[in-house]
Order: sequence, then structure tokens, then C-alpha cells
Amino acid sequence: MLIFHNPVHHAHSGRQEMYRGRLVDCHETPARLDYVLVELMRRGLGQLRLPGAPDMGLLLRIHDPDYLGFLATVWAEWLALDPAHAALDVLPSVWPGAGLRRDVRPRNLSAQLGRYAFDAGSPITAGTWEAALAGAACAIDAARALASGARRASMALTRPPGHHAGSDFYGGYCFLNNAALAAQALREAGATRVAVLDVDYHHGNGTQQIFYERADVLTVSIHGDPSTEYPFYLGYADEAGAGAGLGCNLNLPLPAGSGVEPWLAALQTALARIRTFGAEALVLALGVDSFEGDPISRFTLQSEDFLRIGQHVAALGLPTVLVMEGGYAVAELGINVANVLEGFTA
Ligand code: OKP
Ligand code: ZN
Repeated sequence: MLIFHNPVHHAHSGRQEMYRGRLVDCHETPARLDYVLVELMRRGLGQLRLPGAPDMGLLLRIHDPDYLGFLATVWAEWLALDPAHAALDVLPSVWPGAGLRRDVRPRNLSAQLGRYAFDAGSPITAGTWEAALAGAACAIDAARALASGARRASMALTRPPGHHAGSDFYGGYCFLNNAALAAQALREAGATRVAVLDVDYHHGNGTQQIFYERADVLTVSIHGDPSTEYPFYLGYADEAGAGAGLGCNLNLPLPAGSGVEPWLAALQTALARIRTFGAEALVLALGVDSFEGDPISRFTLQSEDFLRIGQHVAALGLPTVLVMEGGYAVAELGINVANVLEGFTA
């Protein structure tokens, strides 16, 4: 399996996120990817590749131009406000919430942050744009590596993650939607129908939003019930898609505390839907925060269970792009991701 590894992911290193009235240390750290890389190499589970230049045309078919412009310039604007900002992360503090207008475009930077961010837990740092862009290139290149049909699977090993980022918003540690970019690249490389299967503990709200009205990309997500779990405001079972995309979104929420049995039952439901949809290629949005030891999630999967996930997903028999999403039990993160790859390739 070719593994497109983001060589500049360290450039994105958030210091703090807002949590229950305090700024706490970020969970989404550079060390995460280092653990995965070490374990994959130790087990000989793939060949590393560097991404090429990002295809900005493809990015613009998934993300809004003003949003991309904002991400590209926000750090410079932040520094221009105050040179002391160099030592601080960018976090929003005001939003166009209830009763306020979303259609105005205030020049004020805080106001712009509130238009594009949906939480106060996703710090932007000096290297966020560089890292996110290289990650997007990993996802696109991993998809294109399958296009020839010569290979069964490829991986985008990157951070920051992507599945919470929508066409024109960020949050949940995500800025560019790598899985959506991979799906779009597969479509443009000739797959008529593509499925995105999101197994991260948190609902992939950004991916759902991006494809919600499209019939050519099926989005399926298995996740903690949003009535108690992040991102709270999307991810319910009654969200089925809209317009031409009606029936092309499937949410399989499970109660916090769920173990591997209900989780694997939901996976079978997901796989059956992907089969009947007639997907010709698959993107696996691979978060391993369903692991019992995960510090911010509440399923109870064990490390061995990730082998079975890889086996079941491989049984679809589809060309597959694995895209790294969440997983925060840093020491076990490498083992859990490597187990999925091992199960997939077994
Ligand atoms: C990103 B991904 C913890 C609060 C949780 C956001 C979680 C984002 C998860 N103090 N805040 O889906 O793994
Ligand atoms: Zn997650």
C-alpha cells in the first residue's frame, strides 16, 4: 500500500483549546502522526510517498474560494493586529448565532473567525495552512494512485484531520476535508459512484454537508450519538440527504459506551448500503478514537478489534483510500491504525 505522508504536519501545532471555561492543552498533537508512522514502518505495512503540489482546482470544487482565501491569510492578519500575537493561537470568540445575520461580511478579524469556525477548540497557528494544504495533497495523490487500477488501496497519513471541515467552515480540529477531496478525486478519475465510510468516533459533519445534495457520493458515518457527543448539532439518524442526494447519506449513531458488538453490527449495515449503492470506489475516513482508551471518546473497542474492521472493509472488494482522521490515545494510536491496515491487507 502506498502511504502519502504529510511531511509538514508538524507546522500545525495548536497550543490550547477552549474546554469547560478553561484553555486546555490541545489533543490533536504532532506526536499522534509520529506514533502511527513508527508503527507502520516497524511492521513493514506500506511504502511511504511524499505528496506533490496540491491541485487547487480540485480544492476549489470542494471548498469555497473565500474560505480558502481566509485560511491562507488569517495568520498574517492575526500578526498584523499585534506582533505579540506570534506567541498565541487564533481562536474565535463571537459567532453569528441566534438572531444574527450570516449574510454580512464584517471586516473585523474576530467576526470573520466566527463566520468560518463552529467551535473554540480548533486553534489556527503559524503553520496551519501549510500543513492542511500538504494534507489535502496527500489525500488527492492517494486517490489518484488508485486511478490506474493497478493498486487496491492507498493511504493519506496526515493531520490535521478533515472530516469536520465543510465547504466553507472549520471546527473539530479540521480545516480542509481530506476525505471529501479524495472522494472528489476518485470521481474525477472515473469512478461513477463513490462511497465515504467514516468510522471516527465523531460524526463527519463536514463530509455530510459537502455531499448532502449529491447522488454520486454516498456518505455513511458510524459515531457516538450526537445528542450527547460532539459535534452535537448534526449526525442524527433522520439525516438522509436532500434534493438529488436524498437517500445518499446514512448516519448510524450509537450510544456513548457502546462496545464492539453493536459497532460491528452497524458496520454490516454500512457495508450493505455501500454495496446496494453500487460504489465503485471507497474512501475510509479512519479515526481510531472508537478505542476504549481514547481520552475524548466513549466507545470501548479494543486494539484487536481494529484488525476486524480492516478485514470487513476490505471484504467490499473496492479500491479504497484510507484517510487518517482522529484518535487521541497517543501510545496506542499507531497499533490501532496499523491493525486496520494489517486486517485490510491480510
Ligand atoms: C475531532 B475528530 C474535548 C472536546 C472535544 C472536539 C472533538 C473533535 C474531534 N475536550 N472537542 O473527529 O476526532
Ligand atoms: Zn473523532
